[in-house]
Formats: sequence, C-alpha cells, structure tokens
Amino acid sequence: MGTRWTCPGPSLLVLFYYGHLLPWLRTEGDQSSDDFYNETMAKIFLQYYENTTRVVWNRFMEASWNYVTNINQQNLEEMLLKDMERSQHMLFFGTQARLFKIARFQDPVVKRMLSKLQNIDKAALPKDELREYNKLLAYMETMYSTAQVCMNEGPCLPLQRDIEEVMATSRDQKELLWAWQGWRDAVGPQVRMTFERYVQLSNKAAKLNGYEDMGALWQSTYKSDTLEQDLEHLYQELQPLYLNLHAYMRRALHRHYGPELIDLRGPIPAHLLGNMWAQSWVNILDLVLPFPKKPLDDITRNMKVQHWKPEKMFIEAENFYTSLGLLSTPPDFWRKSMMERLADGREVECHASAWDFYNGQDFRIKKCTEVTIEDLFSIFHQMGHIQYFLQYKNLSVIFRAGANPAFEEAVGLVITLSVFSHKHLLNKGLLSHQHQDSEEEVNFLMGIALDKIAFIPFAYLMDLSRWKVFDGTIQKDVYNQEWWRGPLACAPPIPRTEEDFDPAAKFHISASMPYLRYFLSLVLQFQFHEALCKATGHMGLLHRCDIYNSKMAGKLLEDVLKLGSSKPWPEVLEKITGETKVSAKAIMTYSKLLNWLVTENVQQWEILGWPDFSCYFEEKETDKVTFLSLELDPNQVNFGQWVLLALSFVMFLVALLLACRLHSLEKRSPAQDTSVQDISTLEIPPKAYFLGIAMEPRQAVKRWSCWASNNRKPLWMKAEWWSWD
Ligand code: KAF
Ligand code: ZN
Repeated sequence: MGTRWTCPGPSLLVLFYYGHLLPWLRTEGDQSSDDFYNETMAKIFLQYYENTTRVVWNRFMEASWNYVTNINQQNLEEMLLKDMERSQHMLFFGTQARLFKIARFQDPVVKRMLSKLQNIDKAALPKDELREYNKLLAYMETMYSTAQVCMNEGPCLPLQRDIEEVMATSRDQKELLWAWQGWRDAVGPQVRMTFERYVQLSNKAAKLNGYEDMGALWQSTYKSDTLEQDLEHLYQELQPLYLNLHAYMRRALHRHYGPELIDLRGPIPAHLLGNMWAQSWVNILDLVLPFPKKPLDDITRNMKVQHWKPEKMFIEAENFYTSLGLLSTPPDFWRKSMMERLADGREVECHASAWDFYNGQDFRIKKCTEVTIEDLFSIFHQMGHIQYFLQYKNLSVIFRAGANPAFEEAVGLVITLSVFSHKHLLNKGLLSHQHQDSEEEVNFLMGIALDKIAFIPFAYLMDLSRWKVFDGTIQKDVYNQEWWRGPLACAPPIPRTEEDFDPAAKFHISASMPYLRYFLSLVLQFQFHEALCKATGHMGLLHRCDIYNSKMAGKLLEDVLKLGSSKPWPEVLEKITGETKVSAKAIMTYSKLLNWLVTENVQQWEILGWPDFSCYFEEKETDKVTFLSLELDPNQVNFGQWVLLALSFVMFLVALLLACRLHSLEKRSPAQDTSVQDISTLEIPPKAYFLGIAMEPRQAVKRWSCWASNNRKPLWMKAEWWSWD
C-alpha cells in the first residue's frame, strides 16, 4: 500500500523550516511546540523525510557497493563519508520524530512511520565514536572478506570457492582439519581485539536508543514480548528431529572414519560435516545415504555437463518468479549486478547479498557464483530479496523492508523448496530418473534434512550466544570457550584457546549481521510452502509440491510482499497462512524422515546427543564429589585425600634427601655456575580449552587424543600441535 501526500512543499524551504524552526520551537515553549507537532505537520515532515532519504541512502548504497566490489582505501574513505552523512540524516529526523505526540494522532500509518523513525541505531553515537564504530565495522567485515589460507609452500586460497570446496568435497580428515583450522587462524585473531570494542560501542548505541544492550535492540525488530519463550518452544519442538539426525550421522561417520575420530556417545568433530561451520551437512550426503545403492543424481555434475553459466542460473531464477506472475527485474539489474568474482585482481566481498538502491529502479545482486546446485539455490534466495524490493518499491522508504527480517529471508527459501522437488528438477532436465521409488525418496528427504534440520541449533544458538555477549553474561576473556558451548554443540576438532576467536570465522559475526532471522525463516519457509501449495491445489505429500507456474500461489505471495513492513508481521503471516504465530507444524509434516530415523536409531541402540559430555559445561546437582576426574562419595574422597597426603609426605622426604645430596655435590664443585634461573624466562603455557573446560594445553591435547582415538594418538596430527613447550 502506497502512502500519498498532498502537500510536499519545496524541499529547500522545508529543509530550512525543519532544520531551524523545529529546534527553536522546542526551546521556546511547550505549548507552541505541542501545537506545532500535530498530525498535519507530521505528514509534511514525513514527506520531507521521504524525499531526502532516497537521495542520502542511494548515495550510501552506491558507495558501499563500490567498496565491497572493489576493496581499496579510496573506496573505504568514500563509504565511511557517505555512512556519516546517512547517520547525520537519521539522527536529525529521528530526533525530530520523537517530538511528535503520536499517541494523539489518528492515522495509524503516520503513527507507525514516526515510531519506526525513532530508532536511529548507531546514529545515536557521538560523532567521534560513530566514526570509530564505522571504521571497526568495516575493518572486521573486510578482514573476513579478504582472509586467505596459505598452503605450506604454495599459494594462498580464499574462502570462496577454494577453502569451502575443500570442506565440501574432501574426505581426508587431515586436509579437512587444515582447511578448518587455517580459516579460523586467518580470521579469528585479527578480529578479536576489534570485537571487544565493537561490543562496547554497540551497547552504547543501543542504550542511547533506550535499550539495555545491542541484543535487546536486535530483538526489538520482532516486536514481541514473548520472543525468547516462543523461540525456545520452537527449538524444543524441533529438537527430536535434530537429535535423531545427529545420532544417525554419527553412526554413519563412525563407519567411514572409524573410532579414532568418531565417538558413538560424543559430539561429531566439526570439520567432518562437509561445511566450514557445520551448519549444513548436505555435502556429505554420499557418506550417509540411507540406500547407497540408489544414489541421487549429481545435479552439479549435470549442470556442468550441460554447460550452465552463472548468468543462466540467474535467468532460471528470474524465470521461476515470473512464472508465478511476479515481477521481472529491470534491465539495470542485469547490467549492474556482480554475478561472478571479477578476475582483474581486485579484492571483493564474496558473501552473497541483494541490494536495493532506493530509487525504485536500481536493484543488484553481488555473488561470486560457481556452477553448483548450492549456488543455484543461493541465487534463488537472493532473487527472493530482489522480488521483495520490487514488490514494495512504491511504499514509503520507511516501509521498504520485510514484515520482519525472517520474512525477507523466507521468500527465496520457499521458492527453493519447489525448485528442489523431483518434479521441478526433472522438468529442468537436471535429473535422469523419471520416478522416485520409496527408497530414493528417503534418500531425497535425507538430503533435505542434512540442509535444513542440521541448521536448527546453529541458527538458533548463534544469536542466543551473541545476546549474552552484548548483555555481559559472556565476558571477553571467555568468548571462544563460550562459543563452543553454542552453535556447534561442543565439538572443536582440536583444542581451542582464548588466543583464537572462532566466532569471527562466520561472516555474520564479523559483519555484525543478526542471525535470528535465519532460524525463524527456516521454520517459516515450510509454513509458507504449505500455504502456497494449498493455494496451488496441490494434494499429497508436501515435499512433492512444486508451485512453478502457479498464478494463485504467486498472487498470495505478491499480496504479502507488497505490504513491506507497513503492517505488524503477525497480520501479514495470517494473510498468507491463516495463522498468527510461527509454527513448526509444517516443517515437521514435511520432514517425513523422523519415523524412519527413529526406527534406525532404535535398532542401533543409539544414544541421542552426548550426555556424557555435558558434564564439561554444566555443574551437576548431585551429592557426588569430583575427585581426580572421578565421581565419588564424600567418604571415598576423604579416604583418597588421606592417601594423597601420605604420598605427598613421602615425596617431600625424597625431595629433601635429593636436595641435601645435590647441595653436598655442589659444595664439592665450586667452579660451576649456580645462579638461579630467571623465572621470567620460563614459559608459562597459555590456557587452552577443550570441550569447554580450561586446562593446560598439554592436558587439553591429551584429552583430545583420548576423546578422539581411545588413547591412540591420531596419526594425522601435525607434530607442531604437540609442541607446546
Ligand atoms: C540461509 C539459507 C541457506 C543456508 C544458510 C542460510 C543462512 C545464511 C548463511 O549462513 O549463509 N545465508 C546468508 O547469509 C545469505 C545472504 C543474505 O541473503 O542473507 C544476505 C546477508 C547479507 C550480506 C551482506 C549485507 C547484508 C546482508 N542478506 C541480504 O542480502 C539481504 C538481507 C535483507 C534484506 C535484503 C538483503
Ligand atoms: Zn538472505
């Protein structure tokens, strides 16, 4: 819904009016200012905001685009300048917006607009700190984007596509560990120092906006008093699916890698799951296929055989959206987007993103596309963002956003659910088998589960731990230790220390992007899919539905996208699904695999999760006492302590005897240098963490090898990892 204005007024005049008159009125007396900040003035004010914002944001987007597609000092300076300009603009209008007494206003649209304007985010910071903050944000993102992993005596490789490809395709644990560790070494330490200051300044900005900390400000986007409980509830509903998948995977990987690497009661080491962050496990589907005699078609291979090019992948995505009766992208999109990594030696940021330049005609995607099925899906995802931009382009800039951030992410994802159906891939000539029998269908569902279900804890816990960083529950001296309690459920393949900073190895942490949106959109996409399939008239199982060509589904989607953020999101959700709450019902219905997984796991007497390992993180409520790593009764501990005391006494006597002997020997050879060694030259080994417990590095390594290989030292471990002294 567009908002039309009847009284725009000449810009310069209005600039003068607002730039000078409003602050003056504010100081000159409450009565006159109250009269002045009325609804009519609010409309003029909002129109002025509209006109100026388009210009200021467009300039900022252009400068940002130039920087991330060509990282250099000059472009950085230009981007920082335009960012300051944008913040000043936001500060001015945000401050003014707060002066309107919106409680007395009639027009709900005006009220909503003004209340949205009041959150000015980082623009609330004093100028010097704002510039510092912008610089460190750019620094962290750039460090991530330009980091490389160097071979021993060879070239250095960027994350995309080389290092990610190693993680996806290698089955050699030595090589996987090299890539896993190399990437963390390349990013973590560089970002760590900056991150601490980033947290301080983020919180300062949040406080100036009236929030407790930046985590609270991020949460406020969802406008829900029950957000944390709702999330916890969703997570608990999905937990059985995840735990059963995890147990199944652990068994399959145990079969492949053996007991040296996989403990059947423990967590899976994070480097073996086919993805740098272990957030999707689909790349190792071949290792864990339920029916290996019926392998799925290799779609990436088929795309390559058919000579697909990045541009064709974009055309395919566009074609899907227009088949639903949705909007096509304007010609500039094809001219200005960056579809491939530019090969002229410049540095670029490769993490995919979609861009709205706020002039109603310039929309772009930035992606270092490779011809793979993974990238094809990612392009459909980015095109989802573009479709949202196109649909809400006639709204006020204030409403040019998703109903909530999860809606923005869910659009492309819901389309990929159809694209990945057997029916659609067959139509596109990417599959060779006409039909899927029941075993092939289980294999197919396993592929989906490895992508979607594996993502659940990662997506959920990522921001949960960041919120704790912002609210101070997690202090800076334990950032890394606490990270391993979080997203990957305690499975670093090698001991980690506080010298490392593993969170920074994920784009959204280094680039300060909230992640909760991905958890909610994971669930939402299935809820949307169910609704769109119903509109299409699809009968039968949800995973067989393909909405391609369905104008009914397209209309439903369009009606929702057109609203942007002009309405509260539960209302928008209701429009499309008939429900006002995010629900896990559809994802559970779709994931028909649960029964199959449970049967498999019961047959194998699988233990779900890693109960023996939780003791490393949680203090158990028990009357047992831990003594020398053993859980004993207090009486047994008492006895043990006496034995130890006696032993120490004996040792003390022996030491005394030896000292006397040494002393008498030294007396006999006075020429020898007897000076005491300077203790400052003795190296104290740094503290290391393994599975969340602080210990001396040597001990940590010992525990690791014990955990990973039942007391056998893994052959592939590099010698350096053992040389702590
Ligand atoms: C999603 C889907 C499948 C797998 C995994 C994910 C989660 C997440 C990830 O971990 O890779 N996906 C992305 O980060 C996809 C990129 C994006 O589309 O979400 C992108 C992130 C980004 C990058 C740079 C600047 C800002 C945001 N988001 C957008 O481009 C975007 C977001 C909101 C509105 C418009 C565009
Ligand atoms: Zn996205």
